[in-house]
Amino acid sequence: TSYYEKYHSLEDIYDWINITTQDHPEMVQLILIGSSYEKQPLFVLKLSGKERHPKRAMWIDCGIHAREWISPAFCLWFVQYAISFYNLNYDITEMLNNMDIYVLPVLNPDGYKYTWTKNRMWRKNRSRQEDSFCVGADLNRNFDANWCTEGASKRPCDETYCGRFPESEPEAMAVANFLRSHKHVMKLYLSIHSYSQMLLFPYSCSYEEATNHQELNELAHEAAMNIRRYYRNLYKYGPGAKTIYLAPGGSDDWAYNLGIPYSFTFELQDKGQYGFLLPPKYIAKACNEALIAVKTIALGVIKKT
Ligand code: 0X9
Ligand code: ZN
Repeated sequence: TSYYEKYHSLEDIYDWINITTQDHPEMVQLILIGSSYEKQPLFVLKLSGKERHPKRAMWIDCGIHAREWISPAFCLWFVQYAISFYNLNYDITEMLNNMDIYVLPVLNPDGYKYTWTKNRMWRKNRSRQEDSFCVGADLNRNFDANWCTEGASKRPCDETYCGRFPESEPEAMAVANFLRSHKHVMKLYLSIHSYSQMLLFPYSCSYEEATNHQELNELAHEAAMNIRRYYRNLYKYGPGAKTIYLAPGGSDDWAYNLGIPYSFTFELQDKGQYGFLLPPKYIAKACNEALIAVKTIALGVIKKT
């Protein structure tokens, strides 16, 4: 089995980032967008094809929740696929010729490292609070979208602790700053999680309907149809609040409110048999079906914008 059909430690992923950018300078550019609470670098890979104007861009982040190992595995898979199949596969070529693709492979490096060394089921980052012995905030509750209302917790010991204030966590702030400074080109935001096989879109922070709900729903429907058709697997889709639960402070809702008109959270395999502990032999299928969903949505967005 290949490198991409295994899970990798944080150190290995940093090595991979270095090698991948060095080996493909014509397509990949390395951008440092900030650092984590424990001072790990937050690297974004910018993928681009041949220049074509006007430039648009899309964003994919992985590993916001530490224990969801299939998520960073997908970001690596995606980058490798883009590099290998540019000018060979129509969809990825079309994507790269029309959009710069920014990929953040590990949004929560401290938490990810902790799941490899101390506690496999860790979810949050590793920031410390002055007034509590408990560690970490849920980075997907730390964005400024109905921050810390119902569906998040003010208690530092809880799994969905929202942090001291919106963007109190350096990882969330780095992502928010980068997206703010690129908001005029950014047309599509994707955040990769696991598990439960769902394609979610705004809103999760309230039961309100997104202004372009119908478009978002159609894109998600098309993506789910392609997964079913090509991989015989079922993905649910819909607005987060109605499809799973109210969960304020998420990156997808925040990015959408910033003005990025197409925003999705993917929950990859499985449906609970292994949960976060998805065995490596399932990585290929999980990533391929997610890839077809990314392609479907990105090509749809290119057509619309
Ligand atoms: O609760 C979450 O943050 C995500 N589910 S997970 O099991 N991976 O933790 C869902 C996120 C959906 N989007 C927002 N809540 N904004
Ligand atoms: Zn998650």
